[in-house]
Amino acid sequence: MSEKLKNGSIHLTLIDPEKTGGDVASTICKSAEEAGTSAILVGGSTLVASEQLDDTVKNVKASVGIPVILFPNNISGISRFADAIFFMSLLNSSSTYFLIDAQALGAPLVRKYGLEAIPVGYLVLGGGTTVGFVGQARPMPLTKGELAGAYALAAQYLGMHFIYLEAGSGAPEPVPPKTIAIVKKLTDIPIIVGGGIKTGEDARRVVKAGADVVVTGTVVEEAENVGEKIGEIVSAIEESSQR
Ligand code: 1GP
Repeated sequence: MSEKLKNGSIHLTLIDPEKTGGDVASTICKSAEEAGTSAILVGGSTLVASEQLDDTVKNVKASVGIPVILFPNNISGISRFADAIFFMSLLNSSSTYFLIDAQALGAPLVRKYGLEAIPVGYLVLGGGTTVGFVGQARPMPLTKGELAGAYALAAQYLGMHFIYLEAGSGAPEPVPPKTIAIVKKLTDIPIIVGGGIKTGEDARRVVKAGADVVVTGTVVEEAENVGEKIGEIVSAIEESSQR
């Protein structure tokens, strides 16, 4: 992923096996790859069935050439069939489980399966989201960029390779550009932004503000033409990318 970022900001397509599995996931990912997405993320906040995850990852792996990266909500989010895993700590969780305990439980399995672990500091912004509730996140205001920036810098100093600013899947609005811009100014590691990004215009705004990686999930579940929708978002990212 770091290699791809050298040429500018990139797009990742998120598949939630609970909502989209099997052949549908394969078809979506194929179209997304053709439209220029850089990798597929697989995960969801309430995923518990590892069989369902394994099936989806296997199907997706068989139909695309780009990396398939796990986006785990818990230890049940690990699959031996993926290429890599966002090895995340939910930085504003009030529970040690989501800060470090789940990671400790899952780490031996990540090693056993030979998955590439990508260290990610995960920050859930705003309230009223499934990920915030499940992850016991203390609501971090969407508009307090300095606060998010301080946590992001702490993540950088702790050795994490990415910071993920999450507004929550299906959020009414993406993370505000001003917040992203402040985090960008205060840190040096690439910023992943996701939640509520639905159009090329949304993607353009977050990239202009400093997003290096743009994640979209809900749009591929809802789009009539996945290729066209991802194409619109990828073009906007490429056009507004700084490098
Ligand atoms: C959720 O950031 C991702 O973890 C994607 O959100 O489903 O709103 O695109 P959307």
